[in-house]
Amino acid sequence: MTGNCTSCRPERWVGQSVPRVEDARHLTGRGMFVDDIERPWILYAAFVRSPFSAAHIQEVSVEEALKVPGVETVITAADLDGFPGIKPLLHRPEFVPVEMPLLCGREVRHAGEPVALVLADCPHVAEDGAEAVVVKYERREPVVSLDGALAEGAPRVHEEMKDNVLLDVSDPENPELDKIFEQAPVVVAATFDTGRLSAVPMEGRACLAEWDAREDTLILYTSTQVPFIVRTAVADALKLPQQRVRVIAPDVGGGFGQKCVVSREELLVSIAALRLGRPVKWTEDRQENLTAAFHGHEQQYKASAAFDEKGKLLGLKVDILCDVGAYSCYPFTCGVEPLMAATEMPGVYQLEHYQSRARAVATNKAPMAPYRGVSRPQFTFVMERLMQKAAKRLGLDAVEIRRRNLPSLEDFPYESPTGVVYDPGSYVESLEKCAKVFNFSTWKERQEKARRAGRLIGIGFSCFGERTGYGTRAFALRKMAITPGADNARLRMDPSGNVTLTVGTCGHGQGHQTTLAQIAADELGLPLEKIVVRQGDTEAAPYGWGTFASRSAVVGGGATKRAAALLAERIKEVASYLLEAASRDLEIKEGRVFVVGSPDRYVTVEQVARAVHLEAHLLPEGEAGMLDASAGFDPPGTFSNATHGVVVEVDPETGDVRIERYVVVEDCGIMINPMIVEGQVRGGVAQGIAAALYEQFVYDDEGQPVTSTLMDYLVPTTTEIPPIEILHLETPCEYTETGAKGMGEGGTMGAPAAVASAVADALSHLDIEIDHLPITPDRLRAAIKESRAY
Ligand code: MCN
Repeated sequence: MTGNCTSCRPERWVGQSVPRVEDARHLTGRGMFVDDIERPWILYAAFVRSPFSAAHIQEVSVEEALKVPGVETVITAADLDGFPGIKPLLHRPEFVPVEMPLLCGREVRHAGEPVALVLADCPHVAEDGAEAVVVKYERREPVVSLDGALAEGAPRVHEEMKDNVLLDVSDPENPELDKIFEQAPVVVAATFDTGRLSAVPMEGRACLAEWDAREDTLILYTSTQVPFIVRTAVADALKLPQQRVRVIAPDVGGGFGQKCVVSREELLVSIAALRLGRPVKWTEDRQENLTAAFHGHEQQYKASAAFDEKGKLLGLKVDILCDVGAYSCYPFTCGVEPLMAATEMPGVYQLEHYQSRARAVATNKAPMAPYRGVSRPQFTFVMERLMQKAAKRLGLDAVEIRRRNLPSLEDFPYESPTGVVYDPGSYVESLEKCAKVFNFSTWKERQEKARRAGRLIGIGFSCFGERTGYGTRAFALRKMAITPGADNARLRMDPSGNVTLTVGTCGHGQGHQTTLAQIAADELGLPLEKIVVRQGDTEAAPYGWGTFASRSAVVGGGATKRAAALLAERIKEVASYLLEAASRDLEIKEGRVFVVGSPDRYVTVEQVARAVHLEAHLLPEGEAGMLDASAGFDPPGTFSNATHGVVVEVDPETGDVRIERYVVVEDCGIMINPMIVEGQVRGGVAQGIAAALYEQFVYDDEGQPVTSTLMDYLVPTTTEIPPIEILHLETPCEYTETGAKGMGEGGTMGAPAAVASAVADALSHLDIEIDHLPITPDRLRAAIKESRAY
């Protein structure tokens, strides 16, 4: 780590493991989250939520609730005439739009849906009021599984639909592919399932809305990843011009995709504040977050792959089903998982022939949002398992079969059969480096020796590319009603020579106040402490799409670098008058503007700032005023890559899986801050291990959530997550301003596949296949018991 003092200041800030400026406030409890904000005369909101997964509402009676002392009012669907629900759109004929009502009026489609909103002068009283609301339900038969939803004559989640399929996209029939499958020496096929997950951000969802009479503006503080998108949705719902809505994301305690969509609670709290003329705050509890917030990743893949006798992948066919719950999320829609899976499924393995069908299937469960990785943890798991099955059939080892299918440097740019273009990456190198760490050439002997001693150890690898920094052109292919991708940055220098950088991205744990400042400091030739990064306020920041899809380093960082370059030019222009030198002959270093080659001829950046703002008479007319520059960036997208390797031991008696060693070799191009990159990898791997071994959101046959507390939904702790060793490769990206590629989801993407492969390797002599996630002890114990050889 390089310190911040002048004596040990680095040449460049990018590439340094600068400690995160965010940490001091967070570690000392001085962060400012929505729930920390109080207002005089505030009302607290509590929701009445349906206990049933599918029901007609016959009556909602609020009389008793209104008698609870302290309850101000109760809002039901009947009070929301004129406020339509949330109806996200894809401009695709295969997409069926459905509306998510703000409050259920007639139908309930999942347990936890809001039916009424109680407002009271204390949060506990609001909860008492919610308990006093009486709702009469007539229960309906719910749809709780993919098979159940697709069965002939299945009940429909949305009665107006002909069935439960909300999106169905498929490639045309491919006779050539059929021929390949007929003739291939090796075909492997299986059905793979992955469990439903909750993102479990440390801070649940929360929002506070108030009407600012002085500004004639609604202010909504909300724990979100996408303040500008929330502004659009709130303004539309309230029929206000967008300039009359200000959305502020204060500190946000994690989101992992759950907060990159608009929630109905945000709209309802805004409506209540506007109606009542009082500030209104809602903070969800953990049970509400687990049951009523967005989920993800419940998917099924029927996949088959054809290989030649050398282990080269010839063709791939897949039928993908995503259980998307009851509704579509705004703005991404329920198409986000199936479309990602269908387009990127072949992953990094080179392939010419591919055919997919992908469906979003509605069930009576909480809706899904783009949870970290969005289908990529799932299809990486599927691809790696197919590779492993083929390797077993062909007698190849885990590294060799991958080496034979990964693109080498000369194969780039590599275009996948779905038209996705991969920029250069270190796919083979990362695999070999990872294998070397494990001394893989001796693995079989070690495994045999352990087996002879009664121990079941296994090794697993996963290789993947992580598409990041998607620009508008990449997103446009999804055909969403509004298209994400570009972002903006603005830098302003104040009279004392300090810089405020405002960005449209909205970090919520990723350390952007540090990394974006590093980029700006280098471009401006300023010490890091001179740059302050502000984000998350639609009034202060330039327009932007927020933080999701591992876009901020590439898109926000690119916009920052461009805007900083413009500001640097402006500083040099002003300095050129003060120094009586041409601005092209000037350079900025360590806070001074020098005449190149004359170290004694300089002015400080502070002098420039002072001249512009406070002593403009020193400058020619027209130079007074602001040192202010803005820029945007809309890149084509870039792939980072990684190989994960893991050694596990399976206890045959208990079915427990213990991770012995976990290694990540990652390549995200130029690292802006290696320490932050490593933190992101570690957090991501922990979530991926959780998906492989521990977490699953379970509903019973009635659609009742049975994992609605953290006693049942097993988020692993440091006891279960091993130390994660991280090695780096750096293939700079040509398309991004900084050479960086994003990487915020990679850890989550690689871990389930690597862990599953390792468990399958540990049990390979027992012919046990690991095709379902999570790999729970009961499943594993049962499989071992049933296996022939043990
Ligand atoms: N970085 C870097 N060098 C690179 C690439 C990235 O130093 N070559 C740094 C970036 O500057 C940034 C961080 O690593 O500080 C992550 O960058 P990036 O990959 O651009 O991802 P985003 O910042 O856009 O974050 C989104 C990503 C996603 S999609 C999810 S989901 C996720 C994640 O980040 N949710 C998180 N990481 C999370 N981390 C926390 N603590 N909380 C969440 O909710």
